[in-house]
Amino acid sequence: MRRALAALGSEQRRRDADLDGDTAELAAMEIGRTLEVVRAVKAARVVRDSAEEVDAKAALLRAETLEREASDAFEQAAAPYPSGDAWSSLPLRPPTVAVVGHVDHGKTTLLDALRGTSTTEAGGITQSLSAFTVGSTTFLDTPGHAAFSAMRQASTNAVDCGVVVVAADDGVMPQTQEAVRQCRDAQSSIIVCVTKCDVCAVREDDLRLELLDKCGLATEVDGGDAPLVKVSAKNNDLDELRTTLELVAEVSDLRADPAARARGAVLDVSSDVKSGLTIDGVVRWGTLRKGDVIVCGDWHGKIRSVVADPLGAKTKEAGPGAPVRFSAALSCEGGGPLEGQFIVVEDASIARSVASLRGRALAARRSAAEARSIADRVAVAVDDDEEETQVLRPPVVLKVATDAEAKACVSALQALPSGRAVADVIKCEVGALTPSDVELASTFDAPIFAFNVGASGSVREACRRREVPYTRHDIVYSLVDDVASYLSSKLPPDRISKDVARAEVLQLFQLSNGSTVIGCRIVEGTFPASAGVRVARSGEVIETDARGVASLRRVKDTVSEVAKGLECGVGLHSSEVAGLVREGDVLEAFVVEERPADLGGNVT
Ligand SMILES: Nc1nc2c(ncn2[C@@H]2O[C@H](COP(=O)(O)OP(=O)(O)OP(=O)(O)O)[C@@H](O)[C@H]2O)c(=O)[nH]1
Ligand SMILES: [Mg+2]
Repeated sequence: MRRALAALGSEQRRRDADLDGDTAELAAMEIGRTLEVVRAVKAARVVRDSAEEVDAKAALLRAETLEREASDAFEQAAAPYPSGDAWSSLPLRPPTVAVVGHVDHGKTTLLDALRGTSTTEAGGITQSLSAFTVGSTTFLDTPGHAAFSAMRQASTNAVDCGVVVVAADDGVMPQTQEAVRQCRDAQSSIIVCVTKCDVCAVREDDLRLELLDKCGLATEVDGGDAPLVKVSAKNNDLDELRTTLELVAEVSDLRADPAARARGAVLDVSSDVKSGLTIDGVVRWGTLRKGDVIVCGDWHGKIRSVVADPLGAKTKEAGPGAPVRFSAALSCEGGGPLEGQFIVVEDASIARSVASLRGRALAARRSAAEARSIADRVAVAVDDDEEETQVLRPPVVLKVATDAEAKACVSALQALPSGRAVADVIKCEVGALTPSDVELASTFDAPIFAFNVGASGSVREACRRREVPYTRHDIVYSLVDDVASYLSSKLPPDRISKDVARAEVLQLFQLSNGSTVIGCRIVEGTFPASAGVRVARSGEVIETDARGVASLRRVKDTVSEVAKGLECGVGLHSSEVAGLVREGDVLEAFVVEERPADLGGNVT
């Protein structure tokens, strides 16, 4: 910058002078310097950034370059889709449909009615993805609970069409809006399916307005693309939906080359020691076979076995549109998630090089994010003198059955109130509990919460020996409640003051030992022998004494409480407070109860 300034004839500027880049540029132009000089000044602006800012920008540039390289390598490895006549001559493929929408709006019941089944679910809610075919169409059932957003997105990314279910008696709700958004992001077509039409008359005009207002979605009647159908799963009245699905599939011209190398979408991943990685997905193009080499994100490796339908029998291949479960021996190059789209490539070396480039790009993206966060923190630290609130972060270990469950559980925990304590998830892993989980939990003094996975007898014994609390859940609500009570147990209990009685002061008695007995009549509640006391005069509290009542007498007897309407003598612990009391005052008795800390801080 100084050199540039010197070139501009500004040598006299002090070294620490604050030069605004735009001014420098203008100045350069004003004194008639060449464009090169103006560019030099522009480039010199970076000198005014902090070193951290420069690092962040450099890291981002590097990440973007690597991402471009990875994407080029992918384009070369994946055969392009045909177009024009070549496309039209391909055979049609079966459609794929995700049923999405708000919790309890009737997705599973609708699918049960379509395929003539009756599903029973833990807690009466769907908590995982399931895929099956009805006729030739592949359907995905998705959970509606807010925590399962990532599962819903994975489903809409995997299909051609999203059936957005809206219960006639509930209308558009938050996950309806999310479902429409996710279908749009995935560029899948949308059918609005109003369910439970047997429960109440559908106010279609209102519902269409709601869809427009809350989701920005215009149905066909309003000039948009989305058909709206009305069904009742209970009455098996689903013809309108069936016909519309057929029409949408026809218009979408869904084709695929069954002879091509497969491409598809990952729905969920699980792993165990015996069978390794198991992936649920949907084939969108080509045919997936045992022995194929796949790349998925920065993972690559060989398929060991294929089940054409997650509920079906083992086979050797799965064709276009089919739901598929396969086990694979995969390696990861950069620590990225195993999600998104998978493709089959020609051989292992191509797979490795694409995955490795993606791994490097991912690592660079992570470094860029870290560098940016450091730069932001430095920037904030400069002028931030706000007091930091103390939030407790007790460590916890989570064990789950699948990747998608891991996301759902973490997301559900993140939705807990966070002002006083948040769970620090030090490990969230797929698979049954292992001795090393117990070891880690014991070291960090963390409990283990398991969702849909168990622990062998010896691991449970290790938990007992190492005094590591371990609980297993199969309903996300109960897992969240359990973690919430654990967090609450780490906080001091909330002290809640409860008014129990009011006594009108009738007369004051000075005893020979100097103490005062307050003669009262109880006007409200039952006055206890042990309570805090507030002294109120003309409706205003003039003193509060938490130690409060020291003695309570009726005539000459010491009593434990005095009921409404009766008179009594009250002695206070504090002679100072007693000294303040006048005839006509009111003594308000209160007790303080301790309750487990409210994470939201709603203390009364
Ligand atoms: N009357 C009536 N009840 C229905 C209909 N469809 C679903 N229900 C009821 O609505 C409740 C929720 O149905 P589910 O199918 O479990 O809802 P869901 O959308 O799959 O719920 P999540 O997967 O947990 O989001 C159940 O009690 C069903 O019996 C319908 O067409 N008519
Ligand atoms: Mg369901």
